[in-house]
Amino acid sequence: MDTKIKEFMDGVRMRNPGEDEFLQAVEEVVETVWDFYQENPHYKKAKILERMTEPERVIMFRVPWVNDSGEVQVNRGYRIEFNSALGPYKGGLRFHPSVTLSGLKFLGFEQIFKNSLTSLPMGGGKGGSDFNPKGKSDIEIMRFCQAFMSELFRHIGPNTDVPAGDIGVGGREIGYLFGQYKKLRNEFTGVLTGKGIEYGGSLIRPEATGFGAIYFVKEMLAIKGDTLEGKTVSVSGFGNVAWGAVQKAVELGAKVVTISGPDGYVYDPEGISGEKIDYMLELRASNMDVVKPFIERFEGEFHAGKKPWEQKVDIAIPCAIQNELNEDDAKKLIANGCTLIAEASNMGCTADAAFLASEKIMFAPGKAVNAGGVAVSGLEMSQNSMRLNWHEKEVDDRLKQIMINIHAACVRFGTAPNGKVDYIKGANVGGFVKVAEAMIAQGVV
Ligand code: 2IT
Repeated sequence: MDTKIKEFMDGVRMRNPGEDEFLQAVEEVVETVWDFYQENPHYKKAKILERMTEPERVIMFRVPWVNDSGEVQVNRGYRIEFNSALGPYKGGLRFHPSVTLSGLKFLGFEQIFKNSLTSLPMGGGKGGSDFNPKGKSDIEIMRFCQAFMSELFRHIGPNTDVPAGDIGVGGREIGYLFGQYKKLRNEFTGVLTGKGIEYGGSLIRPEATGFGAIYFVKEMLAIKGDTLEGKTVSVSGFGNVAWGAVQKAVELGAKVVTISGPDGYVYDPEGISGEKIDYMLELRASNMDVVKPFIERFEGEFHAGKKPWEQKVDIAIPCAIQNELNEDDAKKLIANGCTLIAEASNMGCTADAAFLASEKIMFAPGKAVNAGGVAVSGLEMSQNSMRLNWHEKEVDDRLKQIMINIHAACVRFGTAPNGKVDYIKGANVGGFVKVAEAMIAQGVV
């Protein structure tokens, strides 16, 4: 590593001790934008990278609530308001026992560049809690959401900070959070996205992350003159992102042979389609966080405690959580003939796996591949501002065009002299430029 980059990273490491995931995300961006940064002395003079790696504001709060047995529970809530150069802070809320400050800082940092790539006016933010929805009753989920919003409401607003869903936060949770915000503020506004269609949500928002990921993969294949038709695809996860990705991949002629959960993975050689895709929603709604019931209902093999990356496929799409595909997994996939890995989860690959995949096959990072989710959140904000609802086709067409544009930005900023596209560099530089210019224009704030 360049000694100047190392010096910069040493500073970040010293200010953020032990925050491994945040440091991993920062290092990837800094390494890829460094040359560009050096070529533009006005960025350096304005200390853009130093400022970008420091959140504008971090909010941490106690979330006390009472479970169904009458016992008091205490969780921790967070909102990282990372960067507002391009618009109100925008990004999801994650409810998962693994949630830490470091994890949310990495997600908030990634969100800045992702949101910039969408070309919509959104800054970067992220939040959540270490609350574990697994096994909780619907009433417990509601009580927790109300307790969480009882503090968060004073920090957010439709022109300030607009949260949405992420792992553990779907339509049901957004509904409870919205209800509590409305009660406390006495205001019906577009303060959250991913809302139900009856009260200001957008068509295609639930599908958007997965659909967008497949539109992006379609563009990646197109530059090689290839398509999804007849391709075998491995997907991890079984939640909202996996659900959308499987649907669209199947629609475009691919065969998806895996989904996974914390308990292991399902291998379905016939391909997951039709009612099997609908069943993923039932699995998610059951709050049990397992995929094994899939093979009890349909055919297929269940591999307990394993990850899907050991199967022979053409394309792998991690859709679950960060660092879910490591270097050994990438080696296995490549040895089995896989030619494309696209992260639909945020930072789905470890740094080693992403590096290896970029060198040997086609690889694209989460902040480009999964930007369709937040893009349609941006479109939900537009519709809320206009007090209008667009038809499904209008939203889907806009989503498609946004994904095509993001792919074009990756090609523009990431094409090496030998013609190969470095999607990590392309996405990072493409996302960085607009934020840097906006920050300079707005002065030292
Ligand atoms: O990681 C992500 O981009 C999201 N969880 C969606 C964020 C949003 O505001 O829709």
